Parts: sequence; structure tokens; C-alpha cells
Amino acid sequence: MNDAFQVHSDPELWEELGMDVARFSGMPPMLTNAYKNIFLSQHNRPEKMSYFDDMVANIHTGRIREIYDAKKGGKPVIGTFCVYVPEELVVAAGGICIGLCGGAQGSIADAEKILPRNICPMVKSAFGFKVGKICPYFQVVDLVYGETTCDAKKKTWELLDRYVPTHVMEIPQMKRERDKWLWLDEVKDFKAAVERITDTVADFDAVADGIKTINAKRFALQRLNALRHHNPSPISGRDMLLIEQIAFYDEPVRFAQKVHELCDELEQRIGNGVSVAPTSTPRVMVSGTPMALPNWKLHFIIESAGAIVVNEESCIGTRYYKDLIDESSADLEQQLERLTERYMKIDCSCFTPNDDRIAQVLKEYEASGAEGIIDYCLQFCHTYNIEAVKLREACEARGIPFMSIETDYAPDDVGQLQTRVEAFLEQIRG
Ligand code: BJ8
Repeated sequence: MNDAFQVHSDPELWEELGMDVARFSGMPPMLTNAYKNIFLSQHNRPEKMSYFDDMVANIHTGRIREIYDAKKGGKPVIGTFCVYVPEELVVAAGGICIGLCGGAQGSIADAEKILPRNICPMVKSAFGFKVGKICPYFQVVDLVYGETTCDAKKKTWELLDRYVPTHVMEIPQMKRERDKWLWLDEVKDFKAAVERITDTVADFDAVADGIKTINAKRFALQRLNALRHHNPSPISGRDMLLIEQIAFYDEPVRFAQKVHELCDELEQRIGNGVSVAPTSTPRVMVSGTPMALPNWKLHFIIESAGAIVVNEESCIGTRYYKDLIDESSADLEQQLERLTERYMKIDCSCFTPNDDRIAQVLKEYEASGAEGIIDYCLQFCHTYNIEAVKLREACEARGIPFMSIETDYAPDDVGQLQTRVEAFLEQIRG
């Protein structure tokens, strides 16, 4: 355990960003303790995880300072909540794109003063961060780009706009030919909105660069995910989840380079037979709703129960990086079409029908060498919850051990989840 680890504080910076400094000051010590307990207590972690530990230590200071300085230097910051919003175009227009989803219980009470209680905790957590002024990333953004994926999100954007300029991208709910053209128009609107903010026109070369940069980030994550599938696993599931979360706020070029450095180390580990868990360890794949920072609840429960998580079929997981954009376009129109086609491959349960996702889950199950699937659904996420019915049927038809859980960020159900996960692992072992 690295006792020296500490999540840093910078009250001056927070003051400048208009945060509730008195309240936020309690956050770094809390995060320090959680991080030590969940991550630094693990044995035999890869050395190159130190970069990602530093990213957590600097989550409220160094990285924010970096973004804030870039913003003062003329790089606007765009916040997003969904992997359907094309970050390639933000990069192309000279902006910074960060994912804003909320994964913390601490901001939910702030949201519930305004929003109904019976909606998804991710939406409430994110909204509460802004209302309570307790997230430096929310404070630093110039513009938020929401989308119409689910009801909770699209109606919350109307209220969020009172606190921060919020644009909304219409994401169709079906994937027919006509939906593609609507989507392409939305992509063009998004490009124009970002260009207005950055005061730049993203031409063919700039879009090519944006695509290349984000493709490279996604490719690095693909490489890492393929390596972690090795049995015995060279890296834990919770470390992998952490990296997938950091992908949404780190600088993309540096991030890709650091992921490749970690991959090089994992290749050596595999070659030398070094792992974080023996081959007999039950291997679990997690599917379902995203786990935004600092939501480590389920991975910690699964791995504390003696299993290892070997894949995340999730937007903070493979849905974010499984598809790349074809880089061989001849002109800007073709670039935007190909970009749209890539985004249409994301199989969020907000779509109907969405059978591609069932096929994708099964494909990832095979590729990861998992021995069972735990489908994770955030409370009140109706689309993922209902889609779990089809997923269960598909798994049962193939004899794949399957368990679905519905939970939120509160610690109340941890004991109950531990019992269920332990029983599920017994089923796998049996
Ligand atoms: S592409 S999964 S990031 S919408 S907020 S839908 S959990 S009720 S996050 Fe999502 Fe885009 Fe789809 Fe991915 Fe459910 Fe909650 Fe809605 Fe959610």
C-alpha cells in the first residue's frame, strides 16, 4: 500500500472556478481513503499504473489547472454526458472535450432538491455536482452538450441550461436509413456549435487530425482490453475500469501513450507469467450501464469476493472504444458520414430494436474468456433493465451463468450484493 498517496487540494483554484470551496475541501481526503482502500491495497499491480494513480491524485488540481490554463489560452472546454457526442469534432475545432457523468453519491442530495428522486442516479449525481458547485470539471466547461438518449437525461438538460449553457443533440432511437440522415445533420449542427465556441472552422485536415487522435486513444484501449483478457490476468478489473474512466478526462494523446506503456508492461508480465490472480480465479464479465467516476462499487464487491472482472461491456468500457472511424475519407462530407456510421454502431439500449447489443455481449464474453456475466443496471434505467430480459434469455440458451443486478451509488445494499455475488461465484465454481 502506498501510504504517501494523496488526492491533492487547491482551494485557490477552486475559488477562481466559483466552487463551494468549504464544502468541496472534504472531498480529497474522502477520495484518498477510498482510493487507498480499493486500489492501493491490491497486490502485484503493474508499475505503469503509477501514471493513472497520479491522474487520480491530480483529479481536482493538476489536470484541472492544465485544462483551465488551456482554456485561458483560447481552447474552449466542452462537457459531454454520452459516448454518442463526437469528441473528434471538438478536438478538430481546437477545443477540449471532457466527460461529465456523475458517479458519486455525495451530490445526489443537491439534485433531489430540484429533480424527482425516482430517476437514474447518474443523472442526479451529475446535475447535483453543478447545482452544488462541487465539481471543478463542471465549473471549467464553457458549454455542455447533452443528448436525447433517455428521458431522464433529455428533460434534465432543460433545467441544467439554467446553470450552464446546454445544447442538446438529437439522437434517433432507431437505426434505419432515414435515421442516419437525421443523425448526420445533428453531427453537422454539433460541429457548427463547437466551431462557434472555438471561433475556428474545422476543415478536412483538422477533422482528419481529430479522427486520428481519438482513433489512437480508442485503439490503445482496445490493445489494453485484449491483453487483460489473458488468463491469468495481468491486471485487475478495477484498474482497467479506472483507466476506462480516466479516458474521459485526460489529454488524449498523452493518455494513449501511457496506455501503450502499460500494455508493453502487461506483455512482459504475460511473457514472465506474472499475474494479479491465479488461473483458477472465477472470471466475470460486467455488462450494462456505465460506471462513471468514482463508481467502483460493483467491481470492488466482485473482486473482494475472490473473482476477477475481465471485461466491461459498457460505455465506460468497450462501447466507448470497440469501433474506430475509417481514416481514408476523400472529403469533409465523407468524413462526417463515416464518423456518423461509426457512432451508429454504438449499441445503447435506448435504441429499438437493439439486438446487435446481445450479439456484441456474447462476442465479448467469448473473447474475454469470462465464465459468467453480471449485468449491471443503474436504478430507474428502464431501457437497460428491460433489455436484461433478452440478455438473460440469450445467456440461458447458451448455458452462460448470468445475474442481473439493479443498484445505485448508496452503500445500503452492499451487504446484499456481496451475498448475491458470492452465490453467483459459487455457481461458476460449481
Ligand atoms: S450511449 S448508456 S452514455 S445514454 S442516464 S441511459 S444509465 S437512465 S448513461 Fe448512457 Fe449514452 Fe446510452 Fe452510453 Fe440509463 Fe441513466 Fe439514462 Fe444512462
